[in-house]
Parts: sequence; structure tokens; C-alpha cells
Amino acid sequence: MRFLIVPAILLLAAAGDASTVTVDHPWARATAGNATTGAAYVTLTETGAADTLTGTSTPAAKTAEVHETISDNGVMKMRPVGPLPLMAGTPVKMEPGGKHIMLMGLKAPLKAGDKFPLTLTFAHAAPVTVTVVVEAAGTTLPSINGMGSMPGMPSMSGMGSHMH
Ligand SMILES: [Cu+2]
Repeated sequence: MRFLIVPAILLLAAAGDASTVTVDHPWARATAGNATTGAAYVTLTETGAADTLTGTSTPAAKTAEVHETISDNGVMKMRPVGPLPLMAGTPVKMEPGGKHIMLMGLKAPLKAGDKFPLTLTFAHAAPVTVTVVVEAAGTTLPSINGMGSMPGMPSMSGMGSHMH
């Protein structure tokens, strides 16, 4: 499979203004009990021309859509982001307390170690399907400590670990 894909990417790159998106560290948090919603996270990096993430889907859930966590008068809420712009060379990192891919209507609870496919579609780049690995809730949030002092992440301070 790989040797079929690489030449296609080289051809696109040669065209000069094509979009190439890399998807790093696809993971999801394990769900508790019989929860039917969950959250998955990826880091998207546009290495070609600017593009837009237009949709996400997975056989693991009825719907998957990009959300962001916002503070509304001190109350943390989530809202759909809609098409997500990807600027060339600027990674978009999804993580707890920030942007995430909301999984609604989970067909089964997400348990640590489980894996499921997630397909991302773009305005220009070809769709990318990655394997999401479920990680135990709470074990993947070392950055929560001292988050408020992390450069570039001022909006993360004060967010609880229970937010998606
Ligand atoms: Cu959400």
C-alpha cells in the first residue's frame, strides 16, 4: 500500500500548491460506564497549501464532529467548530480542554487499548483514515499541571480534567 501512496504525494507536492495534511497521535479517552459520548484527539499539520478540515467520521460512533471548549461567563461549554481552517505549517493540536472530535452515539464503550478507525476529510487533500488508540482517562494529561504557565496555551488554565 505504501509504495502506491508515496508517488501520489510526490506528484501532488510537485504541483506546488497542493494540500498535504499529516495526522499525528490519534487518541481517544476511555469512557466511563455506559457513556455514549466520547472524545478523540489528533494533531493536524498542513505541510502544503492551506486547507480546511471539513468532516470526520468513524464506524465507532453515529456521529463525529469537531468541537471546541469555551468559557461562557465562567461556565465551560462545548460547541461545534464547523469547517476547521488549517494554515500551512501551523499545527492544530486537539487536546482535552480544547478542540476535540466529539463522538456521539458510541456503539460500544471505549476501553483503554481499543482501536478504531477515524476518517478525516478535507476541502482539498485526499481523505485520511487513521487508527485511534483509546488511552485510559486521566493518564494522558500531564500537561494539566502548570497548564496556565505554558507558552501559547493561555486559554487552557482553569479547565478541569473532566472537560473533553
Ligand atoms: Cu464536545
